[in-house]
Amino acid sequence: MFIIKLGGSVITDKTKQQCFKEDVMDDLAEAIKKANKETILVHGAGSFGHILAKKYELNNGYKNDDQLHGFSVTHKMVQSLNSLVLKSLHKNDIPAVSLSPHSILKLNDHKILEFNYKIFNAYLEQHFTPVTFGDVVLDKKLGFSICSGDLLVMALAEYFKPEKVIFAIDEDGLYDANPKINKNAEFIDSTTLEELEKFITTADKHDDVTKGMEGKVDTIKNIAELGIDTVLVNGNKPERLYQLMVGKDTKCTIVNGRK
Ligand code: IP8
Repeated sequence: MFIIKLGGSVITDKTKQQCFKEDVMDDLAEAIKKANKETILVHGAGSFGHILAKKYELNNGYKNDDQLHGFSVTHKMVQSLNSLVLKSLHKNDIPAVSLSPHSILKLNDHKILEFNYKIFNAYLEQHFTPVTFGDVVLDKKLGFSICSGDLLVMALAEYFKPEKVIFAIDEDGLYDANPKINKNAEFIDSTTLEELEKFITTADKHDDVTKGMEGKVDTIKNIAELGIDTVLVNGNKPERLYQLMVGKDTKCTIVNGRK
């Protein structure tokens, strides 16, 4: 089984509010269909979530009643992105079913308190493809906060122990320095948890309320600790995702799980 996270910066244009990259999503859906593997899909919020979540300061919990409006419109926006993702999956004949985090999990100070994993199992057993996404959620300590797609991936990886966790990002993978400012930056094909500490990631952080790429490295470390391999692959090159899923070599960074 695979857990795949489609990055918000792959499926949306993060610089423009609510800008869905339909062509990219359609190509990714086609690749996933062609690979024909048991999969849980998670997607980021991109410009459908981060701009509003930042505006209403939703990640640090309840401060005033205006945020209630902020919470509900942010939820509506990420849900509408999710509907666009589902539409693309359905066009490609993938039996995708949406599982909205706000209704199946609860956080406590940003950590998972309750998560209905069984619902994922129940859909998988019937050969559906569960799709979940970064969302606003209830938080026992804070009132509410944000559950990023990465947190979902981590929790699902721990529960399902997939063959691989794949992050489709808007870069080819990891470099040993930032290639945007360092011409000598070298691409990393394969690395370990220990080596990962040393690498500087390439992606610019935009305005992610959930820490963007910096947070991703922490996520990968946690997954590697579980003994699961994590792969970073360029989501704008869907054939690479396909090749990965069917076990062929392709350009990507593999972070080997702790053995
Ligand atoms: O894009 C963030 O999820 P992410 C969710 O996976 C919201 O970090 C609501 C901003």
